[in-house]
Amino acid sequence: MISTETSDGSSEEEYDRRRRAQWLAGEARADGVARRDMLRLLAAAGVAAGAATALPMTLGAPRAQAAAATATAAIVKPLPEDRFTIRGTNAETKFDALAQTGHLTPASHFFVRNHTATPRLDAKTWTLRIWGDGLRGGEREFTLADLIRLPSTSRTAFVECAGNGRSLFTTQQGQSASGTAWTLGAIGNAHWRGVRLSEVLRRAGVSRHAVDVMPSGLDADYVTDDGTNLGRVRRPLPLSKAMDDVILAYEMNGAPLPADHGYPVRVLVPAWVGIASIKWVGDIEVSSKPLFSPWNTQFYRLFGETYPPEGSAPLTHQTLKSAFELPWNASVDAATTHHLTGRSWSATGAITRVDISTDEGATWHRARLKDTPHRATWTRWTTPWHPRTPGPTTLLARATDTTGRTQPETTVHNTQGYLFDAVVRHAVTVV
Ligand SMILES: Nc1nc2c(c(=O)[nH]1)N[C@H]1C(S)=C(S)[C@@H](COP(=O)(O)O)O[C@H]1N2
Ligand SMILES: [Mo]
Repeated sequence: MISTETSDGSSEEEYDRRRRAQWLAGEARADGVARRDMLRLLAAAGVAAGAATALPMTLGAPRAQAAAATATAAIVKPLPEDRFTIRGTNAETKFDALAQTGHLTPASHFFVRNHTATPRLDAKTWTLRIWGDGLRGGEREFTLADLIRLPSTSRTAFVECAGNGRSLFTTQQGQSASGTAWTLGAIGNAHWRGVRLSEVLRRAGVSRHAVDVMPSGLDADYVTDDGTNLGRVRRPLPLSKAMDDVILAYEMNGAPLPADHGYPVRVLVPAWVGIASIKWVGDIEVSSKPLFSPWNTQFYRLFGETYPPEGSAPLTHQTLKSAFELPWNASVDAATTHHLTGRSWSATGAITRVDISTDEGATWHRARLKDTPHRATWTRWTTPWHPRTPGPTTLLARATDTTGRTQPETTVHNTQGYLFDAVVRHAVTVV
């Protein structure tokens, strides 16, 4: 039944190639995906030009007016200035505000990424519809009470936007990148409880022909800045991943999910790009044909000079990063000992060491790790610093994980600024 393996990027590439070939043969669906995006993907398969006229037509979704919403209208919870930076319909956590929090990020401090706005849903009438030709029987509906009655599972994991750190492509590497100009605060780490997606799919009667699973959000259709309606926020997951460690979460840090984080139920795909963790999930299509959506074609692939024209395979795992719990351009007193704190995290392994430099990279020393490191969650660290010379300087933190990977000096550019993993040059002034 499980025919694909996606625990690493290369097999996702193979799977993606197969998806594209099937689309060409009329055996895959791409509702709401722009025709030019499909053509670009197919050009990579080397067959698009001749086949173009025979391609199954994708109906472009009707154009609509892009809503100029801002976070104050799009987000329900309070967004105090000392904790959040507003970026359009999104709120970025200030990393220095995390110093007041423990290993888990309280909802009061957790970043919010909303394509449109938080919908107000009623858990009493909410249902999850599982449908599609990848089921043995007909569609099935689950109420929240149904899900809560099933065996539960829980896990600590971060949710991090693929574009976290995007602005550093510009400030540190002099490159442009489209999308929300996050610094490093598009991440939060929580304890999630829910039911395994595999459990629900089995009960819904997933067939041996199923290949893709596509959860879709109950928030409004997403309309791009140029007025194109891309439909509901949704992104296909290969069945192999859906049957692995994905959770339908109804609790965050021991309480019902807050409205902004997906109430009453969100998908939680540990360690993967945040977009995989669909909030306010209302239905899940189980398909015997590969699926495409704008979120695995025009977004969430790597495009740019060093990538093929159709982009990389769809992004899966997040990467490796570190951040100081200090404001940007913080003033620090000279001639006293500071206990610098920060966090490092990796999607593919546990953090094994974090090296700190307070002299712009000339010398490095190891920070003390304050948590037992695990994959897909962060590890807090601390290091003493006794600055002597007043003036501007730069702090560096460089993490290494159990796969042997260390944060590089620069990140290879991609036009949408995903997966920044380079060592961040954190500016401070010693006064
Ligand atoms: N329905 C829906 N799900 C969504 C989104 C959205 O706008 N709508 N944004 C995605 C993105 S891009 C990210 S990074 C995460 C953010 O989760 P959070 O807002 O709980 O921090 O949710 C994902 N799930
Ligand atoms: Mo995201």
